[in-house]
Amino acid sequence: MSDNSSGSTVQKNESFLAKSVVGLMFVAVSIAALVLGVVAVVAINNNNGGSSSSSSSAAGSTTTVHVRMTEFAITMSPATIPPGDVDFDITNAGTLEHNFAIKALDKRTPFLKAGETAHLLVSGIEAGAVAIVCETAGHEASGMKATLTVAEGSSSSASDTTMPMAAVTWQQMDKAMEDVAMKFPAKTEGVGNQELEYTMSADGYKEFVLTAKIVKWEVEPGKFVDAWTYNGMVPGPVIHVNSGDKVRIIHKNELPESTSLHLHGVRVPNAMDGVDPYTQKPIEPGATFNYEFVADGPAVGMYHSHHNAQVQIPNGMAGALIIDDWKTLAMKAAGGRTGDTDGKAEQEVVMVLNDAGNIGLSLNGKSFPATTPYTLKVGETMVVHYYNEGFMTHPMHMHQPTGLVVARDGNVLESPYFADTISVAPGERWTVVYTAKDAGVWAWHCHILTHAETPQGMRYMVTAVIVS
Ligand SMILES: [Cu+2]
Repeated sequence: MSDNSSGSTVQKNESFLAKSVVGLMFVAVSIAALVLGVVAVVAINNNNGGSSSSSSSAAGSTTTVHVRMTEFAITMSPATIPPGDVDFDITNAGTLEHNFAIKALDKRTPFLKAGETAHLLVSGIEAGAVAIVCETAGHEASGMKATLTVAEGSSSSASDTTMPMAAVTWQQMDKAMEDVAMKFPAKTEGVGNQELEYTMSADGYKEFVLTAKIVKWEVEPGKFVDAWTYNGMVPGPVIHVNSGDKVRIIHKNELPESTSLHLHGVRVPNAMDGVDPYTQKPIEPGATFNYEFVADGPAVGMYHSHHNAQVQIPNGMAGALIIDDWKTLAMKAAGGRTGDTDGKAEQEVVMVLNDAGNIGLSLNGKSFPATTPYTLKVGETMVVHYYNEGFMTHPMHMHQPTGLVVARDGNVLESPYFADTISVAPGERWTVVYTAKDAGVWAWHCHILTHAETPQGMRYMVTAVIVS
C-alpha cells in the first residue's frame, strides 16, 4: 500500500512537471511563430528570372520538388519523381549557410543564408539516383546529403502539394507538442559526464584511462546513433584534479582511424598539446599515448580530439577537465550577489553544447525530451560550466533564475555580471552562478528557436530547472 501511495506521488510530480512545461511551451511557440513570420518577410528569392515564380508546372512536364535544408539534413517532398524537368524549390530553414548541389550534373544554388529561398531548374533529369549535398565544408559529412529517386512511371501529380506540415491542423499540432512535452524527462540508455576515477601510480601520478571507441548512443528515445566516445559516453567522463597534481591520461585508441587528444584551456608542455603531426604522431588504431602534465589551475578545461576533429568531436569525442574546486571559486567570485542563503553551491553542472555530427543538436549528448532536468530549492545555488563543442554559437537562456557570469574560459572575471541569455561560441566555456528564487518549472534552452523546437514540439537543446 505504501508502494501505491508513493507511486501516485511520483505520478503527480511528473504530471505537474509536464503540465508546467506545456505551459511554458505555448509561450515559446508564440515566440517561434513571430520569428518565423519575420523570416518569411525577409526571405530572399534567388530566382534568376521571374519566369519560374509560379510553382505549378506550366507544360505538365516539370515536377516541383520542395526542399528543406537544416542542420544537418536535407529533406525533399516528393523524394521520388518521374524523369523530365525539375524545379527545386529550396528553403534554408536552418541557421547556417547552405547550398543545394547536384555535383554529378554540376548544378548548384548559391550559398543561402538562414531563411533564404531559391529555385534551381534542372531539365531532362534521367532515371536513376541523384545525389544531393550541401557544399558548406563539413556539412555533407554531418548528414546533409539526400538521394532523389528518378523512376519511370512514378507520378508527379502528388508533387505539387505543399509541405506535409500544411496538412496538420492546429489541434494536431497542439497534441503533438503536448505528447512530446509529457515525455520529459524521457529515459534513454547512457549517461555522459560521469566523474572519472583515477588510480595512483607508483611514480605519483593520478592516472586516468580514456578509451576512444564507437558505441551505440541513444540521443533521444529510440534514436540510436554511432557515437564516437571516450569510455562509451557522450560527453566523455569528467576529469577533476587539483593544482599541483601530477596527471597522466592513458589514451587508448579503439577507433577505426587515428586520433589525438587536445587539452583545451589547460596549461601543458608543448609535447602534450595533442596536435598531430606537430607535437606527436597520430595515435593509430590500436595504439596508446600517455598525456602527462602537472595541473596548473584553476581551469575549466576541455579535452577533445584534434585529429579529423570536425568529425570526431561532434560525433561525441569531447569532455570536461576541471582543475580545482569551482564551487568555492565561483561562490567567492559571486561575492554574495546572487542571494544564496548559505554561501555554498549545492551543485556543479557541466553543460556541453553540440549541434553537429551524429549527435546533433543536444545538451550533454541528449535531445529533448531525453535531456536531464535539474532541481534546486529556493536559496540553493548551482554553478554551471557551459562548454561549446559544436560549430555554432548558442545563446543559452534560463527563464529563471538569472545567472551571474563569473568566469570565461576558466578565468575569473574582475567584474561578474548578470545575464539571462549567455552566448557560448564554439570552443568557449562560461561559468555561471544560478541561485533559485521562485518555485516552478523553469525552461532552460538555446534561444536559436530551431535549436529548441519543431512543429511537432520542443526538441534538441531544451531542459528545465525545477525549483521547489
Ligand atoms: Cu543553439
